[in-house]
Amino acid sequence: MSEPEDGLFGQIKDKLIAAKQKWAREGRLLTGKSGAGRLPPGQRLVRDWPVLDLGLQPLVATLDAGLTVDGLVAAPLTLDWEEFLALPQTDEVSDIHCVTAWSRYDNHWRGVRAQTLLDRVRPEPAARFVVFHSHDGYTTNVSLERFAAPDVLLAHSWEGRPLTREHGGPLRVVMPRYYFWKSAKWLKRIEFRDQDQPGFWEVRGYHNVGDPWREQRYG
Ligand SMILES: Nc1nc2c(c(=O)[nH]1)N[C@H]1C(S)=C(S)[C@@H](COP(=O)(O)O)O[C@H]1N2
Ligand SMILES: [Mo]
Repeated sequence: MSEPEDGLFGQIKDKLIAAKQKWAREGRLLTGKSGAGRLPPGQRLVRDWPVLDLGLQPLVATLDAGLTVDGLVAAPLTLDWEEFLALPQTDEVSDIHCVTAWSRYDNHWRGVRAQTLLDRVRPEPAARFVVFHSHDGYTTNVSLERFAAPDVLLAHSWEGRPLTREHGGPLRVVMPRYYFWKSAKWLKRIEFRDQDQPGFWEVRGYHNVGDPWREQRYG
């Protein structure tokens, strides 16, 4: 599904990655504060919705979309798009906090709760970590406990419309309590593991947990 990674795209991507790694090394944007309010420390509110990714936006038709859930689960699952939409659907309103310091309030998402999926696949007792795999090759990791929170959604719609390609459509993760890099766009697979496996940004200097209120940008 992804586009060729060579040529100009490859160079753009390398530049973006290098710039963000530099931020991590320099501790850019860190305020050293922690906070309990709605706006986490060091963040500024935006009204638009910026696009951030590796510079490659895979075009995934819903016909080809679907979701595989595997690893340490009693009942691994591969759903095509229709089967995914046949799962119980939920509406959630949540805030976005990106590590590049913008936050956006009151995003209306529609999709399937992580909890709904967990009920279907039944993680084994040894499963303690989750890795999201995306169509652009991106990965990010969270603990099973954090994935199982009631506000975690596998979202296909935003503000009543299908998620656009640039924002991760057809399907993305929404983990509102963490910096937005944990919310994988163009999701294709959820893997359950007994050991943690740091993802794309986590191995490049970004925090393993990424709690905005504790300003866990890097680490
Ligand atoms: N598949 C994939 N998911 C991704 C990324 C990516 O490069 N690829 N970037 C992450 C980062 S760093 C951020 S801030 C958000 C941005 O989401 P947005 O473009 O919808 O604002 O997506 C996250 N999910
Ligand atoms: Mo980000």
